[in-house]
Amino acid sequence: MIRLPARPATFSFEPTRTALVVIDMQRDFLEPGGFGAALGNDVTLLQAIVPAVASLLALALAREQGMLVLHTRESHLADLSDCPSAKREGGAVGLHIGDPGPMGRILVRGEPGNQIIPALAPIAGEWVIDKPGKGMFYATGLEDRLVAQGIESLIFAGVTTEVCVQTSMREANDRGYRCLLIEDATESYFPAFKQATLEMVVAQGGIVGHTANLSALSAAMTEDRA
Ligand code: C5J
Repeated sequence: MIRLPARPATFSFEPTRTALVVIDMQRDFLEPGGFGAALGNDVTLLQAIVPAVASLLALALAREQGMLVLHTRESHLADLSDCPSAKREGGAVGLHIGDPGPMGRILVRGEPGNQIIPALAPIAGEWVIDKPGKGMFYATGLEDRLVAQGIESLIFAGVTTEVCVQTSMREANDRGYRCLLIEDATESYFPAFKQATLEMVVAQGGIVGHTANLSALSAAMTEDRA
């Protein structure tokens, strides 16, 4: 069992029953010329966490420690049959889901912009979950797979903190998973939204889960191996 200082209280997890979840570190959200940038967002904010997420993957590379790693991608089928009109109507004029964008059709499975950035590319054995919603459980079949694997705890990283990360964490919390969000491995285009989300997660005794810094997780996992 690994224990680390976290907010609002110590977080404990058994690595073989824990998955590292990296949410939507996709080219369309992080790269200049992608969907996020085209909507007027400053993608450098999101790029800043790439080294921290890479370290987390390397830690889970304490993959030697037997931790499952899963990556999600927000993506839709090419015929958009899994994209409700209410979702497609969002975005900006000429930049709706399925429209041609700077890196292929926006948020469509298989398009260049829909891929995970090369620096964090999944390796053999890691799961890649394509999700049509904000949350990773909605219409993905993920819950059955996690149950089959005996997973009890989830460590979260990725983007954006208040949208797909928070939604996935709340879905996980409702399903009984112990959740830890790594504060410096998640980011938003809106710093105030990130901060508010972190506070919401840990409020009321950890109503959604726990948060900690990468250094605290790293120290706890390294100590465990010493
Ligand atoms: C958004 C996401 N922000 N991955 N997607 O639309 O958070």
